[in-house]
Amino acid sequence: MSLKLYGLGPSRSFRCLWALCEADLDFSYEPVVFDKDAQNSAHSKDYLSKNIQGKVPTLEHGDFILTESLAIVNYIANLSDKKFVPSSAKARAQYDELTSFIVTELEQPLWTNGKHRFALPAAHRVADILPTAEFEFAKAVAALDSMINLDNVVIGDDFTFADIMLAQTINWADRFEFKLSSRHLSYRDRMYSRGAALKALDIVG
Ligand SMILES: N[C@@H](CCC(=O)N[C@@H](CS)C(=O)NCC(=O)O)C(=O)O
Repeated sequence: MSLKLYGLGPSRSFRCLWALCEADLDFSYEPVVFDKDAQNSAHSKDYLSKNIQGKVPTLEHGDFILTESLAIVNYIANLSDKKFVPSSAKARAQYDELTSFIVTELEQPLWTNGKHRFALPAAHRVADILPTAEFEFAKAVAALDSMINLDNVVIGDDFTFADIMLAQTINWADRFEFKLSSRHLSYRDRMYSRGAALKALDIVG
C-alpha cells in the first residue's frame, strides 16, 4: 500500500515528512498550496474530500486517510520497525504528556499569531491579540523549560518523535520571531542536522 503525504514547506506537515524520512519508508510527497486557483490547491474538491478543512498535513495510506500532524507522526512510528515512540508505560505517558503540551500549549500562541497575521480572512484578524500570543508563548516556554532538559533528547536516552514535534515547533517560533534562548535554538539545530531532517528539508526545497 502506498503512502502519500500532502504538505507545504516548513508548516506542521514538515513533522510528518521528517517522520517518514526517519522511518525510511517508501512514500511520495505532494506539495499543496492555499491559493484557491492553483491546480494543487488545498481548496480543490479533490483535496477537500481528503481533508475537509483544506489544511495540511494529510496522509493517504491506500484508502486510509489521516489528518492531524501528531496522529500522523504516531501512525508512521507504528508502521516502522524502529522505535520512535517509547513502549514502557511511564515513558509512553511522558511522550504523550509532552506531545500534548506541544500541540495544546506551546504551538497555540504561534498559530494565534499566524491566524491573526495572515491565515484568517482579513475581516476576522485582530491585531490586538498579537502581544497576548507573545505573553502566552513565554509562559508555555517557561513551563517547557521546567519539564525537560534540552541537552540531549527530550524523552529517555534515545531520539523519539517527540523530538520532531518539539524541534519543528521551536523552529516555527524562530521563523515567527518569538523569543527563544540559545538552548532552544541549539537543540533545534542539533535535531535539524539529523540525516532524516536534512533529507526532509531537501524535499521541501
Ligand atoms: N492541528 C492540525 C493543524 C493543521 C493546520 O492548521 N495546518 C495549517 C498549516 S501549519 C494549515 O493548513 N492552515 C491553512 C488554514 O488554516 O486554512 C495539525 O496539527 O495537523
